This record gives sequence, structure tokens and C-alpha cells, in this order.
Amino acid sequence: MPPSNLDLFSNASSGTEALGPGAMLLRGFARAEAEVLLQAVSSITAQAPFRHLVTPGGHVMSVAMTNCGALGWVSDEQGYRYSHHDPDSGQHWPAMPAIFLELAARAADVAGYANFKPDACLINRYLPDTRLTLHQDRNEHDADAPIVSVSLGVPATFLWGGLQRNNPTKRHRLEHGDVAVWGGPSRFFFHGIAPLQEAWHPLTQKQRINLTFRKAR
Ligand code: MD6
Ligand code: FE
Repeated sequence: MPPSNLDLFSNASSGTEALGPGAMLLRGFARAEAEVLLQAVSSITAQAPFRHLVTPGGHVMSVAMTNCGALGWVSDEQGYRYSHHDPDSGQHWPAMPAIFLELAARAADVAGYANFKPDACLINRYLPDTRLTLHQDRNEHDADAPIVSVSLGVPATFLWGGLQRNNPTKRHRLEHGDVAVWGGPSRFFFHGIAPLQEAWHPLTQKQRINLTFRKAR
């Protein structure tokens, strides 16, 4: 029997992989919508451009970030937090597009988290050599809600550890259209992105774009 998920991209995979307790990787889940998602990212960044935030320790992050939704994740010398306003413009963050909300809710549902209603979408831009060091996502008030993370463009290596920073990490390749969902027992697992390898994707050129949906309040 031919696989039912055959599509135009015969080298792209679909299906579900367990990452760990409460965490899964939905291969190719957002691939069909990728172009529309990236167009929405362009309109968001026209209002709230990508910028390099400074960590509380004074380091400039190599990942460029912006947000959409009621709340946006920000960092500066005062710490990490969620803010209703873009600190660069003083304006509210651009609204979360309906297609973002629907995709995030659908992915969460497939992974076993019903009724996910994110109020924050962090948008990350990676160029060659950009990395995100091991961290926990713990600035959200609602620890019961999962996190939904959408990968677009150039592939990346996801580093996936455990509850302690020094736990061994596994490496998972995140491809264009892959969606990771995690919560429950792995909600506070350490994770990161290895330095991005130089590559080319027709929709994003040298970039990887990541959308991370959270329920912050
Ligand atoms: C990224 N993602 O994939 C960075 N955090 O570019 C994250 O830091 C992340 O993918 C929490 C949950 C899923 C993630
Ligand atoms: Fe994270």
C-alpha cells in the first residue's frame, strides 16, 4: 500500500514522534500552510521588526525576535518577562492572526492538549551560526498549558535535555513544517538550538523562522 501521506515533497516526512513524556514532534504538520504563515510573519515584522534582545546578563542574543498576540516575550537588563507592548515602539504587539491560533490549537489537540488558547507568539529568526543555548521556558503563569513550536525554512538541530541543566541532551532535526508540542512532565525540560548550518530554503532563503506559542497569563 502506498503511504497515505505522499505529497509533492517526496523527501519530506510526516507522522508523529514522541520526544519524551508529554512532548511530541508532529512531522510536516504545518507544511501545507507554510507560505501563508510566512506572509503573516512579514506583515507582523513590518509593524514590529525583528530585533536582538539583551539578556539580563548583558549578552546580545544571536536569535532575532519579535512577537504577536496580546503578550510578547521580552528580555533586557531587568530580566525576562511578558509585556503587552513592544518596548521599541511603545505600541501593542500586532494581533495574533487567526491562522496562527487555529494551527496552534490543532497541533496541541493532536498532542493531547485540548482547548489550547495561546495569548503569546514569539517569532524567532535564525541566520547561519545563530544558536539558542540550553534554557527552560518558565516565564509563563500557566504551567498546565503546553507550548507549540513551529519550524519554517532552513532545518535546525534541536537540543533536548531534561529537568536539570546538566542532563544529557538528545539531538532532533527540525525541518520546514515540523511542529513540536510539549507540556505536562516535560514542560520545564531544558532545550536549545545548535548553531544553524548554512543552507537554503526557497521560502526563507538562509533563514530559519520559528513560531513559539504560549499561554503566558
Ligand atoms: C526554536 N524554541 O525552536 C526555539 N521553547 O527556535 C524554543 O525555545 C522552544 O521550540 C519551548 C518549547 C518549544 C520550543
Ligand atoms: Fe524555549
